[in-house]
Amino acid sequence: MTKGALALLIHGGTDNWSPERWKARFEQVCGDRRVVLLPAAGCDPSEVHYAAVWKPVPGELAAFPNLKVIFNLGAGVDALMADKSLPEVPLVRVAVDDLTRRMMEYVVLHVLMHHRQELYLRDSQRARRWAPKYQWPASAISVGIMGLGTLGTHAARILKQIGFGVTGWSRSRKEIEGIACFAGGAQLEAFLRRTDILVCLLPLTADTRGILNHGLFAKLNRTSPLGAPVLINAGRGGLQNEADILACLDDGTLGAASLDVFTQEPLPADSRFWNHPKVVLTPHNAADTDADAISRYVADQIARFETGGKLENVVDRRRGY
Ligand code: NDP
Ligand code: OXD
Repeated sequence: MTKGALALLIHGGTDNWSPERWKARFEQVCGDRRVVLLPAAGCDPSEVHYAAVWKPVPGELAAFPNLKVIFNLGAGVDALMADKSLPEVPLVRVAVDDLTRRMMEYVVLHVLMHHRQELYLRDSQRARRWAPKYQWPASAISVGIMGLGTLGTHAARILKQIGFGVTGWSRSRKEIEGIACFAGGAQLEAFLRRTDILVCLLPLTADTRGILNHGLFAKLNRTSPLGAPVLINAGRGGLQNEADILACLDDGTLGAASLDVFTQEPLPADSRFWNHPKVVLTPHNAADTDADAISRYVADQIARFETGGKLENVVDRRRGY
């Protein structure tokens, strides 16, 4: 019997998202299953049983009448949740060690950068100024992680090992050794009050949109060795109010920000973020999805699903993540 085809719908990414490269990788791991790159390749929509997607155009997935599973090629599914015509089949997201470690690298890099006063030190170097400031230990800094899921929990554990005080905030309560865990709206303020470096690894949902705003920044610890609290956002741009971030950087409510994600991507050329002295900016590449690791992850899940096994990391559509 011919196997149902796997359709690849990949749009709007950086060079890591070259559709041809992903197709070649999927062909290596999919055996005799047909892999079709859409919309370029012609194919009968009824032959498509699986779709692996990155930022599909709303409505695109509704074209396949025999679709059984949708695989999002990243961890965040906000682009798919916005598609009102998304077929009612299981939607699987990425949760694999490779991605988790990449995000941990980004978080550790940026937490250390602010903790070790790198913005000041690079500025000193450019100015040929030999003026070291007191360097406090990691244990003097409390890193608060919003989102204690796959990515947040791993980053929290590693930051703890480095020696930071680490707290976390999530929707449901967690028990993680050595990490003070807060949950829900009722405990958000207590979490913020003790946070010097705020790391956001939340998904973008109706509940979290715009959560990183002036009111929230004003509740962060005002007596930190850093002078003023720092924001690191690698979740989604829609989580942040960008006018509030700029205003808070300018008036000292925030001391600095590392931003990987923006409400509009690519970031427009005239954005103030590009050359703001207190901003460290990266082009949504905190944790790239690796074509080798993820194509294997999808192929393994399909093989398991076709032999009656359970799919892993299925999105709960009511929660939106
Ligand atoms: P998970 O689904 O594993 O974790 C999400 C966490 O957020 C959970 O702890 C969840 O709480 C918490 N959460 C969700 N809604 C709320 C809320 N309303 N209030 C409080 N906490 C909430 O996601 P991942 O860790 O895998 O990924 C997180 C996000 O990181 C992705 O959605 C994506 O947007 C972003 N990302 C960005 C990348 C980049 O390169 N910049 C790369 C990969 C991911 P609970 O545990 O109670 O459910
Ligand atoms: C993801 C991303 O969600 O890369 O995986 O942003």
